[in-house]
Amino acid sequence: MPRVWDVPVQDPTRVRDARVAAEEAAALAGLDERRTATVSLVATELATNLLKYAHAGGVLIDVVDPPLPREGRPGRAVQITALDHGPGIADTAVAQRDGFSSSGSLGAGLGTCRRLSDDFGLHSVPGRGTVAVARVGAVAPAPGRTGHGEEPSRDLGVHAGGVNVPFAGADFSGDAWTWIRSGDRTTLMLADGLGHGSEAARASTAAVEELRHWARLPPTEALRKLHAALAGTRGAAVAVAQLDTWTGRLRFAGIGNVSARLREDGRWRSLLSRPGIVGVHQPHTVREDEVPWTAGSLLILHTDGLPGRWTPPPDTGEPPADPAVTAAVTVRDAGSSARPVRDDTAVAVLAPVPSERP
Ligand SMILES: [Mn+2]
Repeated sequence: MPRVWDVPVQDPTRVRDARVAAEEAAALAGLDERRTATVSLVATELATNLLKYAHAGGVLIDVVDPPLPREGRPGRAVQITALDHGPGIADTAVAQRDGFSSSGSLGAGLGTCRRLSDDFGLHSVPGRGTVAVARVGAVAPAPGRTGHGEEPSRDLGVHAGGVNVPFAGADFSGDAWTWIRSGDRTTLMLADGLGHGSEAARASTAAVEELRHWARLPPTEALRKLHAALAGTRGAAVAVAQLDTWTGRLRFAGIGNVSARLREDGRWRSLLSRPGIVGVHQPHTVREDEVPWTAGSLLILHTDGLPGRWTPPPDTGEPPADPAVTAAVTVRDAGSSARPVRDDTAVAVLAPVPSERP
C-alpha cells in the first residue's frame, strides 16, 4: 500500500521527524546501510533548508518507481520531496553547486543532495517558493552518471513521476500510481480507491499490482482486467494512459473521477473518463482517446484531491523538469486555502526526456 510520510517542517524538532521517516522509507524500499545513510542525510538537509530559507514547509517521503525504468519491474527508490511557499531561490544553478551555502552554515547544501541522489530536481520561482525532489535507489550510481547502477536507456524518450499526499497526514494514501514499460509501450496509471484510508489503499494497490500483468494491453482492455481484479474491493477510479514510442501515439481511457490534462502545442485539453467504478460498476463501453505525442507534449493525471476544473498554468513542466517536480509543483499550486482538501491527492506526470539533460 502507498505508505507516505507527510512531515510538516515548521521548527527544528521536525527535522529529526523527516530523517526518521526517510530511514523508515529506506527500510521499506530495501536499501542497504550505505544508501539508507544517504537518504537520511538528504532528508535532513532538505528539511533544514526549509527552515533556513522558507521558515516552514513540508517534506513528503514515499517509495516510488524510478523515472527511467528498465524493461519489467524496476527497483524502487525513496523519493524525498520538499515543498515551500517561501521567497524562492534567485539562482538555482549557483545554489546547487557543491559546498554552496548562502547562510554560511555547516549544512551540506543542495549541491551535496544533488551529488548523492540518483536524481535531483529543483524548481524555484522568486515569490512562489521552491520544490526539491531527490530520489535514492538501492544501488549507488557510478560517478558521473545517474541511474540505478546501470545506465538506463534514454531511447525511450519519456519519463514519468508523481507525488502522493495522504488526506490529513494519514500513514497511507488511498491513491496509487505506477508506470511500467513493455517493449515500445509505456503505460502510466493513476488509481483512486473509493474514499480514503487503508481500504481505499487496498483497492488502488490491487490496481497497481494487476496492471503489471497487462502492460502490453491497450488501456480499455487493461481496465477490463482491472475491473475483474478489483472485485471484492471498494473499487477505484482509474485512468490509464499508454504511449507507444514507436508510433508516437498516446492512448487514454479512464473510468471514474481521475482527471487527465494533456498539453499539445502549448495548449491544455482534458481527456475524458467514463462514469463508473472499476471493480464495482463497469460502463458498457469505454472510449479510448488516441492523440499524437510530440517532444512538447506533457500529460498530468490527478485525483480529485485537486479541483476538477483546475487547469495547469502555462509554465507547468517548463523548463523541462523531473516529472515528479512538475507533479509536486502542481500539488502545491493547485491547492487553495479557500478549498480545503477532503481526500487523498495524487498527481502523476508523463513527460518527454529533454534531449540535453542538465
Ligand atoms: Mn479518493
